[in-house]
Amino acid sequence: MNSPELKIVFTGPMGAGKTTAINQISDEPCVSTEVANNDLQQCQKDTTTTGLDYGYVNLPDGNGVRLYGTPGQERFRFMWPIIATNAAGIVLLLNGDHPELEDHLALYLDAFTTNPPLPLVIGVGRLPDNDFHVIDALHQQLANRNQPLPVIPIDVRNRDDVLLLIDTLLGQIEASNLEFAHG
Ligand SMILES: Nc1nc2c(ncn2[C@@H]2O[C@H](COP(=O)(O)OP(=O)(O)OP(=O)(O)O)[C@@H](O)[C@H]2O)c(=O)[nH]1
Ligand SMILES: [Mg+2]
Repeated sequence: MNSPELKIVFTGPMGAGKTTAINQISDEPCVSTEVANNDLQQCQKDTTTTGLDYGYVNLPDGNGVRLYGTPGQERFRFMWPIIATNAAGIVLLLNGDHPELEDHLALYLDAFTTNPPLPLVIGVGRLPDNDFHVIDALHQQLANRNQPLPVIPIDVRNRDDVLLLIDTLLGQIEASNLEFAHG
């Protein structure tokens, strides 16, 4: 019998690359709700997501994963819990060069941490050259929150990087299922 399809949600601030990441790995044409970006102060790019992103990827093991992306603009925050309903795990994408990186991490972890916690991996893009400082600082912030989650430097424009995030998250999902089954 085939395993049920998993739902994975990509979230994170504007311009972190949720739409790009889903488009990189989806095997089907993505559902897109892009409009012209009028908030160039937040992020210099042409379009922004106003509803959600949707894509679908077939994994080598034969399982399929439904990929959802949240809108990044804070005014669409009401969409986050709607999109996250029944998710098996979360990919949190962050902009490594953003001055409010720490606030972004706290904001999204506060919003997406459930009890029991959902598997969650963090992908950090746009890293400056001394990226290890940025990653170290995030690890420290996570340790202070008692949430030792995986933090992976990535470029969302690179399909293999996005697949690495998915693989890492699937490993976490599997581990948490085993823990649930065996206590
Ligand atoms: N120059 C550069 N561009 C990047 C890098 N990583 C991502 N991008 C670009 O950043 C943009 C990300 O845009 P989106 O994928 O629309 O981001 P999003 O998270 O969906 O944004 P919202 O829907 O507005 O919340 C794309 O144009 C990417 O090509 C990077 O490391 N360097
Ligand atoms: Mg988007």
